[in-house]
Amino acid sequence: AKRIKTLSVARPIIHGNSAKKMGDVKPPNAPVEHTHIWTIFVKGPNGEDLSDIIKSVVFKLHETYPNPVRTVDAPPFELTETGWGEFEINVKIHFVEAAGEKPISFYHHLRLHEYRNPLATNGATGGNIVSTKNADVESIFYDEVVFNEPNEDFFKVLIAK
Ligand code: SLL
Repeated sequence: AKRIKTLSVARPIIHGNSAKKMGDVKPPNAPVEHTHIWTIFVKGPNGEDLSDIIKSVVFKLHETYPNPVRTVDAPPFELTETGWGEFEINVKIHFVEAAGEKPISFYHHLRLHEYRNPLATNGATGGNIVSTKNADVESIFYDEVVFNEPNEDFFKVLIAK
């Protein structure tokens, strides 16, 4: 497809995880040593599902998990699991065919426990980190995907939003 030279289009995305300590109520198949239930997600800054640009998201979990490579090929691009430990999740985003773009890959540190970012002050922007009062934990990062010289069809998709 014909590419539009000298043009870049940036789309905001967020990636992050939420986590909750489980009480006595656990999913039926959760191993006894699992203490937390968590969800990792990729979405738009207002919760949009981004399926106009994303075909699938592959979450590669710690090798202690059975079938650690989890592919989510429909929105919402998120995965919920239980576990006991924090680890780095490899997140690989595959874009829709029309984009003609290579996948992008990055790591998200799964947070289960309340914590503070020593570098952040209140209201800090970029790679910000939030932990809430009710023992729920969230770690959310704002980012953007930049499409350089998008092809004409994909450009129409990008500006349609
Ligand atoms: C740690 N380096 O020691 C980390 C590893 C692994 C987390 C954390 C459950 C896996 C399962 C799970 O939470 N693994 O289903 O057995 O803290």
